[in-house]
Amino acid sequence: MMDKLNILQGGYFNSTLRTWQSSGTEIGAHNLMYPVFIMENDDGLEPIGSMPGINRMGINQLKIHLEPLIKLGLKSVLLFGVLDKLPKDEVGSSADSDRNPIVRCLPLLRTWFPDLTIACDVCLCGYTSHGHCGVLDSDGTINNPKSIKRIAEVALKYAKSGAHMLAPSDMMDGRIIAIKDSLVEHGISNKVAVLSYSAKFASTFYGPFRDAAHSKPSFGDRKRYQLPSCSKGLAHRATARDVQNGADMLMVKPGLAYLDLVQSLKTEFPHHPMFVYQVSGEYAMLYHAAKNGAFDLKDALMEILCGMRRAGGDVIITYFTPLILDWLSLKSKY
Ligand code: PB1
Repeated sequence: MMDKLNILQGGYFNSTLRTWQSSGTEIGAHNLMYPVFIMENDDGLEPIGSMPGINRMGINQLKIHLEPLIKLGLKSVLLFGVLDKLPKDEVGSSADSDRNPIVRCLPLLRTWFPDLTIACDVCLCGYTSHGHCGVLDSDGTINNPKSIKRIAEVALKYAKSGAHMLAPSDMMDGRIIAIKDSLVEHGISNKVAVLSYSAKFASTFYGPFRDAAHSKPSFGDRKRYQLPSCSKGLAHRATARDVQNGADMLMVKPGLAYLDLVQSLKTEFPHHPMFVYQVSGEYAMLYHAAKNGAFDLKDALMEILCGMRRAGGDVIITYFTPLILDWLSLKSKY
């Protein structure tokens, strides 16, 4: 007689049993954050070659794009500004200009979509002439004090313009406490959350984004301030520092190649919501593989999202959000 412990298939022979075996990996609208690219021309709509199906949008086009997604249950967006006329300079002055598309769209989005949680990426790379995420010294290296001062200024501007959440992707040492100190100093620390890109790696998978946001470094790379892609200890030390400095929520970025760190960081910091960023290269990889018949996009994407949730991800930042909301809506109908 077979040992009863070896008989497993009686526990998952139908979809309900399989769902019960998969608890904690559910995907709902509240587990998704939708990154969007906002351009200066309010009526602009520009397809992004490196990210098929994704557009840079002006504010008016963004409203049209978001309305049906809100009806499908969209809960949050992550805003990225893209310049085409405003100047880029050494310190990224246009990042917090009153003419910046993010600064202009925040009050409108708050009015149009009062229940939408609006996060803003905070960085300088899309606004600096050199394309790096901080302010540089004359030798081309990062000036940390000037960088975190600038990042805190930009964060404050977005907070005052209506952002619910600030997401500094610059990776400068000390930027979280600089932002939190500024929010406290201006009496709004209870009105804005800080989502730290706490474990963000120097990844190959950002290429399509840099095309989308016109944010490629003009020289060198970001390996001096984004974490080494094969490191682990630094991810834990950077995350512990950001927790200590007041980050409300944490992130691992990119996602798929770093799920081990999602798990180990969620284990070490169980009380902080953990975001996983499915970055542009992961989007493009899945899109093109499915388009070329390697697998069904929905099956592959849902399997990956399930893995991200199983590893400990509470919220997944993904460009596939509209597609997923569509699928969730259809699923709820049957
Ligand atoms: O989807 C993506 O690839 C995201 C890229 C990410 C946006 N936060 C950055 C990575 C990079 O270009 O180095 C931008 C850094 N501020």
